[in-house]
Amino acid sequence: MKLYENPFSSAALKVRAVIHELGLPVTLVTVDMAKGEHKSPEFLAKNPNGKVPTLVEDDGFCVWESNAIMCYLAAKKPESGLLPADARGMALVQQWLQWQASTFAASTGEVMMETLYAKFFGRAKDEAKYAAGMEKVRRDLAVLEKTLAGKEFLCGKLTLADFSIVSALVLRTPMGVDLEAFPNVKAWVARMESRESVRKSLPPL
Ligand SMILES: N[C@@H](CCC(=O)N[C@@H](CS)C(=O)NCC(=O)O)C(=O)O
Repeated sequence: MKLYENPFSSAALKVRAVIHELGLPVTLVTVDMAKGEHKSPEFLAKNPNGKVPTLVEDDGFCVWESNAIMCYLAAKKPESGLLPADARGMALVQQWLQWQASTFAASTGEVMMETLYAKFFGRAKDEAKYAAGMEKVRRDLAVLEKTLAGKEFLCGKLTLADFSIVSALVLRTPMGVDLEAFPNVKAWVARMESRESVRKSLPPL
């Protein structure tokens, strides 16, 4: 099994962390995005979106979208509990995975665009867009703060939801995201970042 990914992709980070957490034999293949490898015909045959991460099984089965890849991997080890099988447990994990994809990826993405990516593309930060993005990030952090009151993990026990959502916060310092006003989130991020699986997945900054 191979994961086509990039060390700086937050979508790939969460999948790498779950691979380490589950101890699965997956070969990591770095896609050189600066060279446009993700838009090559070979790569587009695996994922027509031309995006990382993309998982490819030895028999050619492909799956893309980081949250779907994580579910596929966790289903291989149901005893891990990362993707509960009972209806309510499964629904709550899906709730957070979909919130991540529809809401938190968008707000944190706006802030990343005006900080890390603006720098990467050699353009100035658009302060108005940055402020608008930060307002949405703070709105989302307030949701996480409330949820994490009295809880170690988003769904009570460690699940895919935690890996999916924390991945957007590992670059919070260069993004200028301050967690001081969100003590439950701050403690949860520290808890997640103390896991070997997450530490081994951090970008080489
Ligand atoms: N929703 C997708 C997002 C994947 C994504 O946007 N990946 C970025 C890297 S973080 C990418 O490959 N961008 C290249 C492009 O959009 O051309 C997921 O969670 O897998």
